[in-house]
Amino acid sequence: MSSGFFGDIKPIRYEGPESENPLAYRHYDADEIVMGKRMADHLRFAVAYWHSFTWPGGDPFGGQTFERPWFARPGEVETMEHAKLKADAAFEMFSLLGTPYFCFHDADVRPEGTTFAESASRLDEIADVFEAKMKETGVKLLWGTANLFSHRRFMAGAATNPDPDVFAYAAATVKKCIDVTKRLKGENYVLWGGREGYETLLNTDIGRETGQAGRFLSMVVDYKHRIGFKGTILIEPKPQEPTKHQYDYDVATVYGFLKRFGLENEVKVNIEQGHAILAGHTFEHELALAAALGIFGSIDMNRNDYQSGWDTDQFPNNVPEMALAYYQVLHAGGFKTGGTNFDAKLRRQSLDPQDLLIAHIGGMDCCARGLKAAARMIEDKALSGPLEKRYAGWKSTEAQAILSGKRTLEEVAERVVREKIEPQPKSGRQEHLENIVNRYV
Ligand code: XLS
Ligand code: NI
Ligand code: NI
Repeated sequence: MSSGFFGDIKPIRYEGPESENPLAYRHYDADEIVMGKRMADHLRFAVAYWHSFTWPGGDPFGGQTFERPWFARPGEVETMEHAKLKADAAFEMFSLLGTPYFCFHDADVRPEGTTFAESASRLDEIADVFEAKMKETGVKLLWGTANLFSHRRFMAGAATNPDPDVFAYAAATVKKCIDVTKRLKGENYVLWGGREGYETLLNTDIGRETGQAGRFLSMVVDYKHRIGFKGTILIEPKPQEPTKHQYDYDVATVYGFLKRFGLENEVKVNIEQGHAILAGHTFEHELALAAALGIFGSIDMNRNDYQSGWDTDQFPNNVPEMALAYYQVLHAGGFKTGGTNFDAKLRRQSLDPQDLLIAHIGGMDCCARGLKAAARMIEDKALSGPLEKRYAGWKSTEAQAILSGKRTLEEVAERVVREKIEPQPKSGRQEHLENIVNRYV
């Protein structure tokens, strides 16, 4: 199934670390066994349809730089023919890379219709195309989602819009996208709060808007159960951009939101590296917290530029950082329905079809190196050993009694006096642990 877009490039193969072939994997070997599992089954890579095939290369100062056969020419209207050409190129790339999954928004894959019904039937039409291509290539859907932020109707938010008609339109859109995700056997459904936030409190009622968001999510969860969609519903936290203040700020905020609406056992999080940084955290902080709270789901593996403070969605290339991220993923027991989605785009000067392949190859190789380093740290108990020691005191009978609620504050206080407890500080050994990590990366 060649779209012709990638020319006569052969499927990308693993050639080992010494290979100088830019179109080969040097670390990602899908079948290599890591901690008892194929690397492909650990990482569960997905390509993001929007960045690779829909985004034209614009920035705030200039428009399209990419020329793709499936883009409408200036003055031309985007048609279903364009959408199908795009799908051909997309599935050709998935097959060349051997990425097992992809992810998409409704707006990435079909041109907007003039009515809701027309947009919906176009989505069905492209779902037919996807279904056939998925069958042919074996590529699966990691998650589907709705674009509730690009069209001007959503400029003041979707579920959190002051206009109930926009809430309704967003609800209809999400219903449609869940239907299509279910039909394509998607393993998750993502809700990223595109413009669910605000620019100024002068025109915003926070209590009301977050209440609307809670109602919306409750309806989505009810619907999922009603139709028997088995995938996981995921919220993707982000602190800002496009709105100045996004409601789903970070993992902790999302957890509080889920608790408020009694949804903490229904919804998990899709954590994006770049969003974690925007929130003033590290990626591993967000991963560890989500795991600790029981809401870890999936990851978007794309980094930001540390200087600019924008969501620059660059392909990942910092192996030591990724090792710490996959350490948290493995520590949490690995992905269940989740995976590693490259929510990443090329830089706008990277015009060539090959650039798309090379970007993904590099990202996948870095993830593979990070995963392997993380797995070795886990197997050697390099960090978990010292961690266990650090908390060993809590194994004592008295400490356990405190934790299980069998001691009052007075009883604890009394024991401190009776046993003359004077705590002796111990080294946190941070540099020692950092040196250990650096032995693995
Ligand atoms: C934007 C988000 C978006 C989601 C999907 O910053 O990362 O791409 O992943 O809507
Ligand atoms: Ni993002
Ligand atoms: Ni994302």
